Amino acid sequence: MPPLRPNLELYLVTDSANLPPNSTVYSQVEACLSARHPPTIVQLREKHLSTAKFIELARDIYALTSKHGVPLLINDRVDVALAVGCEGVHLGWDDMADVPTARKLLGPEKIIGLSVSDHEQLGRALGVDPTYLGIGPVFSTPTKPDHNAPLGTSGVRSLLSAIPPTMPAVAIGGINHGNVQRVLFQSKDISGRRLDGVAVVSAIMASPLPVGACNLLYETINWPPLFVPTDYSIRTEDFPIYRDNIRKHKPLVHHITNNVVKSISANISLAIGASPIMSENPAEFADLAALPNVGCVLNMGTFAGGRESQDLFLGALREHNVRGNPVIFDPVGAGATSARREFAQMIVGGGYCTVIKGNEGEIRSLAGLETVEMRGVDGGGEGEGGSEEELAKLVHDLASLENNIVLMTGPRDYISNGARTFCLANGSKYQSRVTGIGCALGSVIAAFCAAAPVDESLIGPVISAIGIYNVAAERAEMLMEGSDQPGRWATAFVDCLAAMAMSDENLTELIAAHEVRELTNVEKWGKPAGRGGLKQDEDLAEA
Ligand code: 3NM
Repeated sequence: MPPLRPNLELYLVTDSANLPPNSTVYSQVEACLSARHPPTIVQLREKHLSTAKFIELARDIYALTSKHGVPLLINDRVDVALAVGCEGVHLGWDDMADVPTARKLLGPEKIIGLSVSDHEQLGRALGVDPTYLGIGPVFSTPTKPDHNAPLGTSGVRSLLSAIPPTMPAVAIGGINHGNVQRVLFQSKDISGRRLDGVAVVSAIMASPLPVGACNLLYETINWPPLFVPTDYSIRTEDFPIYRDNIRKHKPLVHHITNNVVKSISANISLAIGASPIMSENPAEFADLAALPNVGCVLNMGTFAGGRESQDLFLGALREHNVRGNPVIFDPVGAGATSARREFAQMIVGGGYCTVIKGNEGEIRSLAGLETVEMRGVDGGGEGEGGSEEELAKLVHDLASLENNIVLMTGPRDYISNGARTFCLANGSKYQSRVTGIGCALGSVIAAFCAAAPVDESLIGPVISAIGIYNVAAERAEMLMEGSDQPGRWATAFVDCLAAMAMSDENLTELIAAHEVRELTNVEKWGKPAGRGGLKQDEDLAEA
């Protein structure tokens, strides 16, 4: 009989190399097992003990784990597992993992786990039928200096989607209570396949408070992440309310944005009644993120690259994620150079971006597709990609994959949260002729999201933000009365936007949009369309 599916939810791997003062592997494991939320499985991992010492330690630990009904696995050493009689082993490829031989020696009832770090290993692993798989490393980790290249959450997702649901899988490598929710959430694949748990070493073994570390990890794993949407509905009748909320709450928009657009982004934020701040000082990110009604814009238009840029963007992302604040990511030029593409992918894998906003080349690049040709970062290649269906599918698929909202700007804008996908038609030809107008839309989206009620589905506020922006652009163009005046248009645009933000017009009636119904997928999320939400056969008001 094959072994029962083990509970891998909180998987502790021991390590004697990085213990806090006055503790041992035994004392740490003993403390963990007394926690309110003890590990659900323990792996004893000792790389430098003699066989005799390893068996002695394993016997002591096994006495502890069996008292608490928690399975014990031995890392790599089938002989030690046999000597002790514990529940099984975990094998890695370094040690010429031989699952069939281990199975023969241990018998059909024992647990045999196997590490995988790429698709090639995964293919071989599935052929030998282990009890579960350990995917790693997710992140770079000093605990295992010779680890393979970090997979990131997208790498874990890619492997996970190739693992049958009958085969349990955990992730390992650099996981702690600060990132565990994101690892679990972002590694979920489009079919809903998710990790069965996480394995940690230093987050528990190196902690001077192992009991607290276990409880905190368990509770964090089981607590709904603040950044995750719980509602995918759209409430079109609330569009004017989203605008009014800006007046009411005066949201703060924390920008890390490019040098070319700082001034116009600040002015446009002010025009709609939001407060802009352009802080690139990581020392104040935590304080900024803790304020009420805060949104963040991350725009990589003039990023310098290197470690400093990475720490800047990821630092802000982390602090805003911890607080559940909306983060709008603008991967400027992601399709233009490989350095930009890699940086953009690093950000998307390094935190949760509530909204990804880009032109077609940028969205294609993030979706891992061939990019349309981009001459620079100015949106070259916009709207060249084909039919409404194809463009809508592009944003829908990326939003489903990232579990967020994706907006693709162009002659028509496409937006999706993976459940609902819309095509928006307002806008002016001038928007691509004045620098910063595209980027500053991110500030308005961040303000609308930050002012929206907590727990509100954010696709409505995002569509309202785009709507008010693009209708103001049309009104400013009308004021030019057919003459070509991009400079004057820009000024008129800010004025029209300010007027619309202060007006009581019914925003719902002004926005020209329709739902791309073939991609409506409300049931997939198990969510109703929501109070007053669009019915499947009903469009937003056509202006
Ligand atoms: N195996 P920490 S990474 C034991 O990639 C181990 O298979 C890995 O340690 C793999 O939780 C790793 O302290 C170490 O980052 C994980």
